[in-house]
Amino acid sequence: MHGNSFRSATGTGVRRGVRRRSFIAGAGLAVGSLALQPSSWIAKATAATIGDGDSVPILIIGSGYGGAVAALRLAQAGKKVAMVEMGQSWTTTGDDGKIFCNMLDPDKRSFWFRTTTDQPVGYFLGASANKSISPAYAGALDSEQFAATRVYQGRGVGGGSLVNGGMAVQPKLSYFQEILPSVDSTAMYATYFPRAQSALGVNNIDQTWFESAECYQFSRVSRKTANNAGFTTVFVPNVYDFGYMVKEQANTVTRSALDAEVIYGNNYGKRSLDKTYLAAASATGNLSISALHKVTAVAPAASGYTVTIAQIDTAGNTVATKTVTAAKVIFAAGSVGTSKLLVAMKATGKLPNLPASVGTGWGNNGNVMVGRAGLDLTGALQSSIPCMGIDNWGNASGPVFAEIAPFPAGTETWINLYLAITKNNNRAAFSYNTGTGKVDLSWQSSYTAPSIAAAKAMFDAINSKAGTVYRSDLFGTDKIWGDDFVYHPLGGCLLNTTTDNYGRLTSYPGLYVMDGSLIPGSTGVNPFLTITALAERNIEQIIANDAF
Ligand code: FAE
Repeated sequence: MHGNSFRSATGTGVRRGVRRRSFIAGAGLAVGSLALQPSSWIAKATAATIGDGDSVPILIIGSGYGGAVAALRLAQAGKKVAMVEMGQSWTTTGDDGKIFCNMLDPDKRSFWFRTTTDQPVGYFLGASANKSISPAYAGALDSEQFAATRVYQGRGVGGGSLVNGGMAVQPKLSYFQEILPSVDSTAMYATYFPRAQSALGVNNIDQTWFESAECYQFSRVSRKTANNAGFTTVFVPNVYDFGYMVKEQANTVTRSALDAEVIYGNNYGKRSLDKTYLAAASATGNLSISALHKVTAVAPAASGYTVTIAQIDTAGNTVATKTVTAAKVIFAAGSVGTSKLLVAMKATGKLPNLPASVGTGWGNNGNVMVGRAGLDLTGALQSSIPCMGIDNWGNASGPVFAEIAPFPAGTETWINLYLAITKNNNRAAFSYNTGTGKVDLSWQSSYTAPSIAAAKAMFDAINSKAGTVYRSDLFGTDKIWGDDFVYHPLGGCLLNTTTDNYGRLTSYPGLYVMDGSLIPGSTGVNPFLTITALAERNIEQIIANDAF
């Protein structure tokens, strides 16, 4: 995703040879701008690390979008909130003076307990582009392998916001109504999407600047070939501070998006949740965050719930096992994390009365990635933050919204890369495996066929008009489609099916779900804005009506 040339331009050193091959494809990248945000809230949270035997009124599991929204609104309502997050609090700099590593030179900070990277675009010219990152460490990006797919997720205080591309896209109204018919869409579009956009710090690129910015040559080239083939392109809002990016391009600030930073975190420019929702929640004095704390069990107690938590160190050793009592528990561990926990709790008899539907309705948002071998220069300097998409969602025979993704290799590659979001109706379920004690996911390789068909129809037309071909060396040897991984896991604990219409697990009063697991497998666009807005809607209702 990045190249080296801009590194030399910033005076941070030129990397050559094999490192040029160690880039990753990032689709859905993001940056953070609030570099000067005080980190005192994290210090405060650390001082209040949850202890064995503690009793808390509200425990939130996970610090991604759903958890951060719940934390802020509850804290603002004067409630004391304890949040536990299995990943680390990313506040400490490494030997290089930076908190996060970039995609060109990944080290142990990149991946969640791996000794070799597992890059989304894992090949180049048919050879593996992955590299050794020993020792295994509590890194920022998890690549969680299931039988027929692997799911990328952020690990750390801020969840997916740490690693994602920051694209904050509102779904089309008609599609939102189709996927979540029980939700009042008028209220969502009038109140909760704007509330989420405001709190997330969503901003738009200066379109005049875009037209001449060196770092977006790749987007302009993909726009041209899409438009020539009759497809519409749209600018996409983002939580990366585009004002900061303008300065990066001008070389007046330290580069982040322009230094191949994204899927392993951004050191600057990105308004990740630790800079927005969680910072605001902490500022109330009502939130404590315990990082490197993983919830392993939840079961009813005499009053409320008993929550079992494993505290780990950054090497993965369990340093403490804690049992906590919570009057209310909010599951916000993400589509995979929440589904795995609930399915395991039902199967092992800890929460036996959860509905049979728990774990079902999981989808990959129709994700499929693809690269074209273009004829136009895409640029050695590419912003890791996408700002444009090809919008062919109106094509009833195969809707596609394709993010124009960077390929910041630091050298010219002529590669046009895309993360296509398609309408794929296949759904999978999580199930507890009594043999292994783990939770499996029933997704099959063949399930991605409708996504490939829709994307192929669109990109075949683009290739045909442009006289170009697909790259077949980026996702394996002679493999065109990146169809075995997911950036947008959704579902597993569906709204108005497994929960009530606001995320309550009604068979267990005081248990709630507040994350991407509520959404039935698809949003038609990148999902975090929808997850955030839905959480805003649900927590407002819950605070107003439930006794906290
Ligand atoms: P999430 O953000 O995953 O937060 C869940 C948190 O819970 C994580 O921090 C976990 O570590 C933690 N957790 C899990 N289990 C436990 C446990 N047992 N105990 C304690 N903590 C636990 O969930 N979406 C967009 O809209 N735009 C983009 O540009 C975009 N780009 C992406 C790029 C990449 C590389 C990736 C991986 C994802 C991207 N996404 C993007 C997806 C987006 O980040 C994702 O939909 C949201 O982060 C999901 O939000 P949740 O709140 O559901």
